[in-house]
Amino acid sequence: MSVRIVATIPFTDQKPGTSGLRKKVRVFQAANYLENFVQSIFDSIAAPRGSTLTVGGDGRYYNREAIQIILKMAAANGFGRVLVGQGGILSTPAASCVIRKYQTFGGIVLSASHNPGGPDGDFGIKYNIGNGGPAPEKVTEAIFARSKAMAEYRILDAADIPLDVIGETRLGDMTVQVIDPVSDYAELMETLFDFGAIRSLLAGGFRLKFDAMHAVTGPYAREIIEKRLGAPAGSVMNAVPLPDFGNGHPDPNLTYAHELVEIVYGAAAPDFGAASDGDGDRNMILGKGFFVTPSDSLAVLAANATLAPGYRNGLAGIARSMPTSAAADRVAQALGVPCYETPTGWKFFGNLMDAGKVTLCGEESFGTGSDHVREKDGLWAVLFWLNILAVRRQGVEAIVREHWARYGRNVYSRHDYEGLPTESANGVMQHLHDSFAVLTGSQLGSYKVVFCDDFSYIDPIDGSVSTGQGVRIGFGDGSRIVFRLSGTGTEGATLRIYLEAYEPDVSKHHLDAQVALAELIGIALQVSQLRERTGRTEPTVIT
Ligand code: G16
Repeated sequence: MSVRIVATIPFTDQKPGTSGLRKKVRVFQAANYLENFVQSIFDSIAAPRGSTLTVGGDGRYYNREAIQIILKMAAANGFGRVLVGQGGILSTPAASCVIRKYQTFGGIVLSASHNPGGPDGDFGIKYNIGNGGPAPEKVTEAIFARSKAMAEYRILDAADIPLDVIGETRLGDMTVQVIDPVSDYAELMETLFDFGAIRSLLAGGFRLKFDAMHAVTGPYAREIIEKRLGAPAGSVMNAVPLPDFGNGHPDPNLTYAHELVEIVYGAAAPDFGAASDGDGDRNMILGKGFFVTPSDSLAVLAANATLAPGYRNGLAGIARSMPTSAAADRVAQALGVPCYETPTGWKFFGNLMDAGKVTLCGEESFGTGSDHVREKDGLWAVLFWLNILAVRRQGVEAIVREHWARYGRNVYSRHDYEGLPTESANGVMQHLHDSFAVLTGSQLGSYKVVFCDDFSYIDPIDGSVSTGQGVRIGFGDGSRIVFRLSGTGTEGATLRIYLEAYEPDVSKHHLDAQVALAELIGIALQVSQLRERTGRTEPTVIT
């Protein structure tokens, strides 16, 4: 087997977004596209010769082919060992778990997360560092810089490696170790949660439905929820991972997880419903006919954390992304622990967790997690909820309503306008920037604007600065509107409007969020000129 050095020319569009490089499958299939990016990663991280790497993906279309290329390139670039999930499968949180447990130098995770898959769908690749978390911006910037100067890559001329059988294969001077993708992760979950309590909850007739959306969490959920916790077979639906997610859109929200939503809002609804996304790091939590917003979910988990064995000693602190509601801040205040506000993107939580400053983190985009790994973790959130339900023996809705009664309700919604022409989306953002001076201090209906800015963040651990993280309009009563362009889309631009109002009055807690936020929604459309500039009258997705 010999190392081949292949001459190539750079691509100019390999800038990682919110979470790695995401493009259409066909873009990744173009000659040298994946290879250039992988070589850029290897050149930038400069792993010592003989290092170990973790590799796995969410099983989407092109996963297997990409893994074969990466293995051959890793062998040609001096790695000594690669741990790869059986069948090329590793959920994002499981990859993080494996990197940490076996102290590998880093990991390559293949996923476009919640984006659709299949030949016409999306593919993605991201690098995770040795703490198990997404590479911070200084690393992704170095990878991008390298990609712009890429002239050649190294690859071993070798036959494909069998990925379906657990065991070791030699690839040149490197060992490929195919591992069980589920067991390390499942063991970690058993250390964090009271499986005995959850087992007896389920044995007592509590019914749940978990929708794996034909994505990566199927095998994990079957092993943990059905096998180890004893939920009846069929509690996990859409459990078989498919390369095109069964033509679905594996994004666990009220729009795309409609099959589950119909079940939990229907007759004979189960007591608990949950879903995860393409790569297993997102989660949606539902009670009988009741949706828990991700922001509320983070706050409820934080307030009840000590009920789970892994968090018995309390929380060091909480972190949330800027657009996430301040519900968690209220819990942090009551607990007397700090709450950090970071830009969107899980990579911003890593330093805080490594420094021991936070235990729980969460984002409005259906991401919740803790310092057990360095990624958000869908199934972890589901198990955390089940642990709380097993101890409190109340329904999901009752727990959330009690929470609101104690802390007040941060009424919250996000309106997404997907697939906008990039120019008009940029025009909306520019118009908002140009309006800061006029808006500040103005009265808009019953709301007085107290500040307008574009969020920037100074990392408290390494001092790195991230600017341009979203336009915030803050009102006198603590309500907020945030405008932000998504960093994960692959077609045109997606503009997100995040709306939040604080409601301490219990008699108004029953209101539907869209009703309670109606005035703020009108203000958002008015100040952004969104309808005029994009021609869109309705959001694509409301969560
Ligand atoms: C990724 C990031 C998350 C982020 C989300 C939304 O999630 O890991 O931290 O909140 O994108 O990003 P955006 O609003 O820029 O689309 P995932 O689940 O896609 O990896």
